[in-house]
Amino acid sequence: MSEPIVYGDPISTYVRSVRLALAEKGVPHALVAVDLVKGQHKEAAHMARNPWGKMPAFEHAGHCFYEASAIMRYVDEAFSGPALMPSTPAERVRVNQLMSVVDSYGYGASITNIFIPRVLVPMLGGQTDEAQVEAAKPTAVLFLAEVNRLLGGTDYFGGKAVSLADLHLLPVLAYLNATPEGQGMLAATPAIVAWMARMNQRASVKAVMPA
Ligand SMILES: N[C@@H](CCC(=O)N[C@@H](CS)C(=O)NCC(=O)O)C(=O)O
Repeated sequence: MSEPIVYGDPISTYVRSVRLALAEKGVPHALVAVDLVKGQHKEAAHMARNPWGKMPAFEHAGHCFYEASAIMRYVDEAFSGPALMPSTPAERVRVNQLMSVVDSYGYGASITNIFIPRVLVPMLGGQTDEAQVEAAKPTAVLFLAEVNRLLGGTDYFGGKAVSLADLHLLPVLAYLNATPEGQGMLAATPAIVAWMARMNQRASVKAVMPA
């Protein structure tokens, strides 16, 4: 069967999560670059893959689809390799809940409203909207509190083994940790910092998220 294709920019958190899942399964893939900063995700070629103008899009065995968490679940089910979902309903609900929390609350606060204005906008010559960053802080703090609670003293969100939730979360927290606001918040949650250090040792993370 042909190699899967990921369409997206390697700097994108959601592209990273999908590529981490592929790497954890040991599945080689092709990356077709869609430049986020140049806005290529809004061009016709990519809009045909994802009409919302977001990345990633994914292609495998004649199927083309999008939405990172759906792609990650497909990768886990379609390929052999270590299971990235735990075996019990109680463990699985924790993984699913965390992935949903990332999508519904964590990404917006951490990336859209803190990392992008604080790091990306100045990098591209613009000015940080301080009010935007300030307004996002309470949601980011709550996000980390919930991440901390869901981790709950276990090694990974699914229990003893790495799961889709770990791979969905890490790229978001890595960017949050690249901001002074995020570093301050993470300092209050040492269990998450220890989890990040554990994750950063993984070969998949070293390959997909070079320091
Ligand atoms: N719900 C989508 C979200 C994807 C998403 O927001 N990707 C970001 C990059 S990390 C993006 O495409 N941003 C470009 C934009 O919003 O214009 C998914 O899970 O795949």
